[in-house]
Amino acid sequence: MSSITINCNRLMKDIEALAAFSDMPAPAMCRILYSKTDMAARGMIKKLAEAAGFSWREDAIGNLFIRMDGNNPQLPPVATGSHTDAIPNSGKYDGVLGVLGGLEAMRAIKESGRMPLRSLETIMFTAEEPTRFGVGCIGSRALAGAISETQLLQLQDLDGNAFEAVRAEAGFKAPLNHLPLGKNCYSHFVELHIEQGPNLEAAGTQIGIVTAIPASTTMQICITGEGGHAGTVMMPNRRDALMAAAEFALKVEAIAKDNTSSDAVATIGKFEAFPSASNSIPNEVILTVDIRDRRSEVRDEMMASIEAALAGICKERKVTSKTVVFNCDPSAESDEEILSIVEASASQLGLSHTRMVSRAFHDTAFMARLVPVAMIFIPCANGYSHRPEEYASPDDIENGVAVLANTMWELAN
Ligand code: HGY
Ligand code: MN
Ligand code: MN
Repeated sequence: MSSITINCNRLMKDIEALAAFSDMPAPAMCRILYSKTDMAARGMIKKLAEAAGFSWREDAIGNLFIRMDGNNPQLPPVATGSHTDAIPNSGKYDGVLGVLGGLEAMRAIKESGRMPLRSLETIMFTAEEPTRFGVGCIGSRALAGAISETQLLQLQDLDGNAFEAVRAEAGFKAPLNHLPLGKNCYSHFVELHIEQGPNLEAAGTQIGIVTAIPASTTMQICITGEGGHAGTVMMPNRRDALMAAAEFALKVEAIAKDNTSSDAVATIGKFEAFPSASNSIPNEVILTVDIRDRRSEVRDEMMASIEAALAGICKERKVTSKTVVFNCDPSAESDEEILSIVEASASQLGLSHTRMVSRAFHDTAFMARLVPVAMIFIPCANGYSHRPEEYASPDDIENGVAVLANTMWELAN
């Protein structure tokens, strides 16, 4: 194991500087794919890469690859990385830790004065969050060949803007048919991320060694009834879309709550009624359903129960529905060799550590379709994430980056 010194002050400054790129007042973060703020943040990261003497390249949808050549640049590099897009009203560490922490790990290895055999890369994946186009991990999905050119061209944002037009406006005009990286792109991929849950902090454990990423599905459901005057349409004659959607929402919650798997979760994150006037019966509701479980078969079971519940409610209330499944991804497993090296790195650094599953999805799940992967978690205060109070301490950040740097060093030699 090499002794690599992380410059935590430098990294914390980078994290604070990147946090300034937000479309919401601090401490809330909002950095939506291809927005001016997102593009400016990408510019800052490129400058950091250049200042460190690294090269970078970008693909046709904005995946950014920052590279430090090793002694044998022909060998598949070791890669790390994460994302810097941020959902509305979120925090400044989700994803950012894995991009700026990866950059810091590479800088620290370079400053240790020893060149690794394999080159190293930090990837900033485009669009890990589903905010703009409904689908999460668009960047890593494309690299893994898990979203086709046709599917990319069909994507539309909530204002009806086509993905193609939006990416072109952001300056990405190269053809889309060269995105997939292929199986030998890297030797290994390891992502550093905050846990986004309370377990490490509650257990007083410094490092989480992630063995698996959950199966997840995001659906958008439109329920259509009949609108009308709030005063003149009597209750027996109503086909109220909102009441049907409300009954459905509670049913979705029950399907997850009553599931025998304690990992099963379901979230209705969006719920929009039309015309949304106090004296008008809603004729339409658009809602999203996000379901996850550690095991794909449990997620599949929940999907079937949810679809059956929806059909029953529509029949009973004489409304109709239309479901669009944005993504239905299998769970992903980490590679044992990498897990053992992460464990050895944490032990060598004297850090407490434990194996655990991730309850959030990550770009690692798609990189797992190409190369052996693993993830490293650090605690975050109260497990908060996707909210402005998200916080990770400099000590925990330094520990995570040190484990990442030592793991990358081992994998690269
Ligand atoms: O939703 C997720 O699991 C990830 O944080 N985007
Ligand atoms: Mn997130
Ligand atoms: Mn994330």
